[in-house]
Amino acid sequence: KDKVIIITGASSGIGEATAKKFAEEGAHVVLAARREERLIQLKEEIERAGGSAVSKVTDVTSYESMQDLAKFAIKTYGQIDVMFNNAGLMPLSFMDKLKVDEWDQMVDVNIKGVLYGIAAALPYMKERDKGHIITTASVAGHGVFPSGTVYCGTKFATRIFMEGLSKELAQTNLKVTSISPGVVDTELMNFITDKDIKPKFEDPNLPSLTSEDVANAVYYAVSQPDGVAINEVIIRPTNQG
Ligand code: NJP
Repeated sequence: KDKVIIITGASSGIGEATAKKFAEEGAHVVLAARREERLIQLKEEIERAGGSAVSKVTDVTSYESMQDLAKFAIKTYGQIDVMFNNAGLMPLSFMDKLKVDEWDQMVDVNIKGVLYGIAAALPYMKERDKGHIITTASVAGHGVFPSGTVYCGTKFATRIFMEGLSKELAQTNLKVTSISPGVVDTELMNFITDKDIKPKFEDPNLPSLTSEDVANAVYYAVSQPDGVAINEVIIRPTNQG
């Protein structure tokens, strides 16, 4: 309650569900993504339900944009308790399709976006010796699968950043968590342009979690007592295997 949480990728899926969950629990939510209309709609929905939210159009691939976001949160609510680096892209394809533009996008959003989120929030958290940095990694960061080579590489990278950061912050009270979901039913699959891959992920029988399931895992990590750090949550649909 009363925690201030910045959420990137708040315009849909896991980010949107996490924003609603935290607002319901009495947190102040700072919504960030590129699609302004969606952010405004969500902010209004949260406020109608009695919650507290503000929104800021943000591109996680720009360090300046991420610094502006952190400053905006401080100006609005005075502190940052949780930085949820959740924005991500997954345009799966086999490497020999040479979709280099999509590799660039994944590196920029999934890797640089997370690093910039850490850089934007960390100074404020270190100043108070209090704060929690959470990143949406993936089960794809635990094992590689064909067509997911570049995506998995970006998610392995984020897991390593979080593990290293956790070790570097061992002498502080800051917490670090990776959330690693299996398949979640969101808009993420809409951006797969490889025609050989797309149908597999559009199968309505594909076991999947809801965004709310993942939001609950994020909330679980944040709602632990001061002395307890949940460093990683792996959450899959029961029959994903
Ligand atoms: O997908 P989706 P998810 N700057 O497409 C934002 C990971 N994950 O909720 O900018 C700022 O609904 C985009 O906003 P917009 C996945 O890798 C998922 O599933 O307005 N924001 C949107 O809000 C990702 O890290 C599954 O277009 C940018 C959001 O990202 C996280 O979950 C499994 C941006 C994507 O929301 C959330 O994805 C798994 C930018 N440059 C991990 N680019 C799964 N769904 O199965 C994109 O293991 N966004």
